[in-house]
Amino acid sequence: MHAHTVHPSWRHRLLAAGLAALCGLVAPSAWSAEHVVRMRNAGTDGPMVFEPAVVQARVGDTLRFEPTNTGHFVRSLAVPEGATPWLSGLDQPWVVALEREGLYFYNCPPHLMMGMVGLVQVGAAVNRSSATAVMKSTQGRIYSHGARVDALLEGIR
Ligand SMILES: [Cu+2]
Repeated sequence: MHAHTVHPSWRHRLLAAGLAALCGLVAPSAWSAEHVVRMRNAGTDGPMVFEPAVVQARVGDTLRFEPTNTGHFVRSLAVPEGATPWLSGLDQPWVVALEREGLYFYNCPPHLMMGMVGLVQVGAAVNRSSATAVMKSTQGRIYSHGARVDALLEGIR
C-alpha cells in the first residue's frame, strides 16, 4: 500500500494552504501602521498644532501622539460607537488603538481656544453626522484658527 505517499498536486495544495495560514497569522502586525501625530507649539499651520491634523487610517492601526513640545495633552471629543474615549497625561506620549471604524475628533484642552484640534478617520465615516455635529459646536468655542475645523471637515472621505 501507499498510504503515506501524497500525490504531487495534493502536496502543492497542502503547501499553498499552509502558506495561506501563515500569512493570515503574520498579516495583521505586518500590515498595520502606526501613525505619529506631533503636538507642537508651532507648525506650518501656525501656533499650537497637531501635525498632521488629519490622519487616514485602517482598523488595526495605531495613533501615536508625540509631545514634541511641552504643555500639551490630548483628549477625544468624538469617537465611533464602541471605541474608548481618551485623556492623555500632560507632556506624555499617548497611543490609541484604532479598533473601530469611523471618525475620531480630538483636541488639546489648554489650547482649544487657539484651534489645537485634530481628526483621524478609520475606514468609512460611519459616525459622520454625530462627529461633525461635535466638530461644528466645538468650532464655536475656538477664538483663533477656527478654520482648522473646516480643514478637518474637508479631510473626511
Ligand atoms: Cu496644546
